[in-house]
Amino acid sequence: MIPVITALRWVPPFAQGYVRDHRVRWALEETGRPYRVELVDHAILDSRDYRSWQPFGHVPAYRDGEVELFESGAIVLHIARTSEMLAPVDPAGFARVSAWVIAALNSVEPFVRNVIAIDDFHASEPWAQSYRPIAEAELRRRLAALQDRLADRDFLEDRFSAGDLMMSTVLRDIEASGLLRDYPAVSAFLTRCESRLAFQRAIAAQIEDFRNNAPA
Ligand SMILES: N[C@@H](CCC(=O)N[C@@H](CS)C(=O)NCC(=O)O)C(=O)O
Repeated sequence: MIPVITALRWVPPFAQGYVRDHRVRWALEETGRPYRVELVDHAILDSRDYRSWQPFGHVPAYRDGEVELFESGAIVLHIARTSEMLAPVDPAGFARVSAWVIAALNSVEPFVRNVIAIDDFHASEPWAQSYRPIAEAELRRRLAALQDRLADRDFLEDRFSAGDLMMSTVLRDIEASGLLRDYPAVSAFLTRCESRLAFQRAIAAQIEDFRNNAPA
């Protein structure tokens, strides 16, 4: 069975290219496998049927002949388990890749989201001015750790993997903030990941779906 993923039918331009089904499209593009996209409207996300597939009413959800899954991290790890393009097959190597996927989602993404939430959604609220420097300092500690890790290597381990895929999708969200300028190895890593053909194909596919479904 060709893998099926869910994606939103349309989002406003600022979010296009950033919706999290991109992570799964990218993983599948790296493996060279075909996949089918099931476009969903926001209204569907709350339906009982959809929630039995994705309990939080988010995209992406995923199914193939073997599993039915939600959470981009779990989906990408599942795909990685079946393709050497995304992770080594040996258990120790795969475990290291899993650690980086979880680090991206648990040790870095929450701090990225805090800064974005303030800048994009709460900038004018009274508490934002005092909390912004704290949120930025917390994020900078994570970026400094990544800078150390990447100072003398191209990828988080000794080759591109699902860990790099996930970490770079997290870091993309703060690309526009200018913060990465202080972390040249992290910035170069992001450019390296974004220059992969599979990354670009996945972005193009997501944007093409939005273009085809733009509201009249
Ligand atoms: N932790 C989830 C997050 C998924 C998520 O936040 N998806 C957003 C799009 S980026 C969504 O479906 N939003 C729809 C909504 O909240 O209405 C994952 O990584 O899969």
